[in-house]
Amino acid sequence: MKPISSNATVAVAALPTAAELKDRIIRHLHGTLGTDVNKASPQAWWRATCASINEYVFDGLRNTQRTHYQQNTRAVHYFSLEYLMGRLFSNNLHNLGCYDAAKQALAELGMDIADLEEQEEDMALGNGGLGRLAACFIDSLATLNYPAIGYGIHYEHGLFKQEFQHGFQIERPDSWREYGNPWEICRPESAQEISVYGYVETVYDLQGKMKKVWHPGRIIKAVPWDIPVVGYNGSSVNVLRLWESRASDFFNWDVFNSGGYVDAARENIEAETISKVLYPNDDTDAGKELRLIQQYFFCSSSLKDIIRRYKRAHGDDWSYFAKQVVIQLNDTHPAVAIPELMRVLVDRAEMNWEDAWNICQHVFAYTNHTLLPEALERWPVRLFEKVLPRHIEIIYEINRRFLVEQVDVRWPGDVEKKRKLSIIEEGHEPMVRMGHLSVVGSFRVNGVAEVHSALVKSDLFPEMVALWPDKFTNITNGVTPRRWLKACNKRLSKLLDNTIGTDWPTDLTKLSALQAHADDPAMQDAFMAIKQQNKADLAEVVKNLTGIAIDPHALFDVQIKRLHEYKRQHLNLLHILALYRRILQDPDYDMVPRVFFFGAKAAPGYKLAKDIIYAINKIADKINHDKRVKNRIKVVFMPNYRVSLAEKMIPAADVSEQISTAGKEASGTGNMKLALNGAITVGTMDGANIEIAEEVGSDNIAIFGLSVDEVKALYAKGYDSRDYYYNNPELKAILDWLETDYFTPGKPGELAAIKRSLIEGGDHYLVMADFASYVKAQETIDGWYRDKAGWAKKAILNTASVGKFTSDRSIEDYVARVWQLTKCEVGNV
Ligand code: NBG
Repeated sequence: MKPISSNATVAVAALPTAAELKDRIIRHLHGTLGTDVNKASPQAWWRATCASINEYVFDGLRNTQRTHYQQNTRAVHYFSLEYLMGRLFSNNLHNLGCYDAAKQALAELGMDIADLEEQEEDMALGNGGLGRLAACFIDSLATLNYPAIGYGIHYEHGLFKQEFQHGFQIERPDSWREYGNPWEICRPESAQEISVYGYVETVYDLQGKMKKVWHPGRIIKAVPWDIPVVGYNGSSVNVLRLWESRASDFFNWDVFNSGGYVDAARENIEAETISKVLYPNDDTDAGKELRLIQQYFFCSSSLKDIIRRYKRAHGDDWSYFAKQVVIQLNDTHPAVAIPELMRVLVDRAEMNWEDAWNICQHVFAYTNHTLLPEALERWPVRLFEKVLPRHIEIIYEINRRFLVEQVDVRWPGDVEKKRKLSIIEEGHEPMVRMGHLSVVGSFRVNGVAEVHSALVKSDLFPEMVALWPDKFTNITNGVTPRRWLKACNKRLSKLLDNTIGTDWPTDLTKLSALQAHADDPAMQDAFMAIKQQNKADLAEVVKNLTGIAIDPHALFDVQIKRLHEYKRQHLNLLHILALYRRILQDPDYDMVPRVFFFGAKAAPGYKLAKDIIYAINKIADKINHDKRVKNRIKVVFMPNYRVSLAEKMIPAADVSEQISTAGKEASGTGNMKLALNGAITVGTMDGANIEIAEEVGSDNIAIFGLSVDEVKALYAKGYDSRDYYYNNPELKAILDWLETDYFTPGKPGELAAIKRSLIEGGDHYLVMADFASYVKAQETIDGWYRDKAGWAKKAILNTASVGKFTSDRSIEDYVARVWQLTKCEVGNV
């Protein structure tokens, strides 16, 4: 065994050699899987390899936990309803530094590591960017040796699996752990009991002091599953702790004894429903009772877990709590943790309100991930009263004090200000505004890209900024270069290792050394040869998945993200239609052959999003089979887009589509992954695109469309999409085309919903306004691509210039501006 790295203390003491891994794999094949080399299935091989890897992972986990316990460190607790982890096999091997050894070991055993990687189901416990960001962040926290724990829900079913039937999206259940998952450890000894429903009683003690007593209507058991999070190069192994709901033994026993077997079983089913499914919404609010219960269930369990650990060191002395504990709220989804901590401190620990509130305000920090009004959570007061009767009282008291002590002091007698700032929105159906609660209860609030953070201040919470100017900050998102370059693009990683050294995975600014090679023809050839190989690999995947044959020498244009009107997949589609129409009108129309890739799931209840998927599929079918096109255009909608598919598409992309309406995409993170892998962005001045443009320079990105200010001005003056319809004959012809049966023979009007939304619907996302400028930007791309050396240079400069967007930098920003943690080097004890 050789040490993993000579200059640092590490949790995972030593790298396994291929020979050792081989021994262990066989041992697990025999001893854990009960099978033999000559009859083991690929699943069994995969499981045996996972079990072998886990021996090293668990060593690291024990060492890390022991170190954190001994040093009694301050830690961040990341509260998130979503973690989009993807697969862990290759990630864990790369982070342990033994991917090559495992590959060799398996090869010697007659197995191909790539085949085994395909055995793993994605762990898709999230919807999109917000959940994937959480996964990147916990990778960086472990890599940087910060004491951290991620808390979330152990959903039985993650994000639905997407199939296409005759072009329609069909949702199928995802059962990622139907046959168990090798990476998780159940910890029944740390289970918690969680209360919901019931009523609140006001009682007085002998001294006449008033006390509130919550008599819950139901108690649910929360069982934790731990997933070790392996830092890169054997640094810390942190934990992602996910709660599963079970029926409480305690609660059901009475029902059972009185002969109510069926009732008891029903109770069990209801309790277990809480962690059954992930809500498949992205950038929209679910607004369902079960969703509120999910939120409370995991917040309450996690707080109990944190407090249990705190008390082990400090007993009933709460004075260190805010020094030891910081809780990051990933959007407003876990905001109910604020009144829950107040309840624990005031009702259970019998602390006075001021002291309790003081603790809360030093513990919570809140990240805002969207400005879209439909995604800002609001809960009916009525629902709160039913599900969390004590918490609504606490929220009222938080609000009363806020309005009296802050708002009225700053704006005396200003009723309008009070109405606007109140945590409770008045009206026919009073609502709890979770965003307001999060801001009031947190010591820091951040947006996720410069422009977004500025808009959070100016458009969302301007009065809160007036009250607490220092509370607001920006932390631009980032992505982990371990998964999104090192592991997913091995060829490029090798080239980087050989050109600029091997430090870049943990110091991504090192990529800038590549800039000096951007003009070097040899580097250009090497870089583009790798892109070509990656494209050939993807073409193979496409063939297997969809049956569509594509030319790997065409330009690969990629739009991968959730389907949403603001992300404007339909703008992309209109451009495709424009090209198709030009080809039909001019058989010799000269364009660089392009394959347009889409990957996107639509929320099952989002009608127009599903219509857009259907339209793309129908149009793809028509164009792909039209001989007149002569392969100048192919359109491929990849089914079931997910992390593991992204890992195959991103390294093969030439062009990255980031075309949201300015002001609507908070940051984006796919934009960072694609640029990192040498794709050139076609994008609006929105979210992190703006910062990418700053880094790569205007020669190496194709920016188009209205800016945030122009969008605002257009809305203000009154936007009429028909102006663009009547003034742009090409655009008019394309939209009218959608009403015919050209793409849906015998069924005219099947694709008309898109036109309707853009004309009668008012085109809220300004597709029509940005169309002409988008088409121009695409012509620029076409021109750039014809110059092979010029394109190679741009691609290299994209990779070289995006070092800023590592999630390690984001985490260091959170540490400096929010969390105030110190690194904890883990010794191997
Ligand atoms: C999403 C934004 C993205 C952003 C991610 C991560 C929500 C509510 N927001 O632009 O739409 O990149 O969060 O911050 O999912």
